[in-house]
Amino acid sequence: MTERLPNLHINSDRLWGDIHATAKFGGTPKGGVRRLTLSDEDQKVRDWFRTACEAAGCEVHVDALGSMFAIRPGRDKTKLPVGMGSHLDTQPTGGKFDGVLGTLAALEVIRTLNDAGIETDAPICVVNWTNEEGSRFAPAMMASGAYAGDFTVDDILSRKDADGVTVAAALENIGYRGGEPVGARRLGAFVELHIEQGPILERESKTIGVVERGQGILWYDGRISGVERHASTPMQYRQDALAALAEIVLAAERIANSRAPNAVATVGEAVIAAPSRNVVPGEIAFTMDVRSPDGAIMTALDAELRAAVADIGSKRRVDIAFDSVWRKEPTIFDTKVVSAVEQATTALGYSHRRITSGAGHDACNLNAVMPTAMIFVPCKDGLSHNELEDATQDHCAAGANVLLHATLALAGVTSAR
Ligand code: HGY
Ligand code: MN
Ligand code: MN
Repeated sequence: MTERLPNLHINSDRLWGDIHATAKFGGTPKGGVRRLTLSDEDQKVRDWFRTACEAAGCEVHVDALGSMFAIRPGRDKTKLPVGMGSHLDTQPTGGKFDGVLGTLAALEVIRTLNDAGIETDAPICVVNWTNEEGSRFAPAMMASGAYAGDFTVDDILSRKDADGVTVAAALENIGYRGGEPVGARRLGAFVELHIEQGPILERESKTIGVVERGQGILWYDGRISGVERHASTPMQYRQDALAALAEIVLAAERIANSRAPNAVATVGEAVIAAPSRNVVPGEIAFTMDVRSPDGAIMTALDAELRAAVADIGSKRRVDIAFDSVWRKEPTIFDTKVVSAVEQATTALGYSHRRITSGAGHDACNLNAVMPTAMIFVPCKDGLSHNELEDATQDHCAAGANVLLHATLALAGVTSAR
């Protein structure tokens, strides 16, 4: 913690109020948030975020993929800004905290510095990254991936959603296709606050997770082609695409279990082309998400899954396309920024532990192009990507206080009232 500001804390009620105020943009009856990237709801929360950042004295810039950068000036304009932030888009069955906490806590840090009359050496930048979730447009962490050079901007602008709408058209539609080249706004470091989206911190009654690693991610697009047939067809004559998918799901579960806890696998989408109660399904599209903290295990999982898919295809006489569409290597965060987070946490007196992130985050992409680390706080039952996602005000405030002091340590303090 910055020695000269030992008692500086964020305004917990203001942050908590913002989290609940923004939850109305896409709020669902069950108390969750459905705010798909580049949707009308996303536009509303982006407009809210822009207004709030400008009211806090920041200049807001938007890049060609819609990522928003709110800059608070520092004393030394030659220094690269210290970045903090996350994302404001959610899953279809999203909650109030995933992404939102890190983005609004970063804004709260700016407001706290303003209230305390603190000038930092380096400028500070709050970022809302476009399409972290990857639900409407693949891949996840899309804009931070392009910023880090993993994808070309043209490739990303051409990506389509299930209705054939491109990222470019969706950005235009909500007025957030910015003029700034992606990656042009360089940052000196980045810290992301996020709920853990897992059960460890809550189970161990720890307030803060000092995130040192992130899991690697494999995404696949699959298509199974069998034969539509009458539901009276005797079993031995069928080429049933849905039965084949059922075997694939169980094979993925078996393969992941065989390498637990260093592997997980999910089939989260399956669409029968022409569903009908009395027709044997002939055509199915599906997706798969596979994760491991170890790159070699990821490669082994890929080989085992492909072998299982091929075997199921030949046994059931169906054609199966199983295409890899994204491989994100495991992340090892920057030790200097990780220790800035750990020192801030210790100085603030919060219980904590080192932890690996199971979920992917924009910080995992940014770590390739700038020193980066993350801060976790617990969420109820470890539940996320669920409308019942929940966290406590005290934990959100604790995470924001660590973000405040880690960022100040990285940016340097010139003066305080
Ligand atoms: O998929 C992820 O890990 C993130 O929630 N987008
Ligand atoms: Mn997230
Ligand atoms: Mn998420």
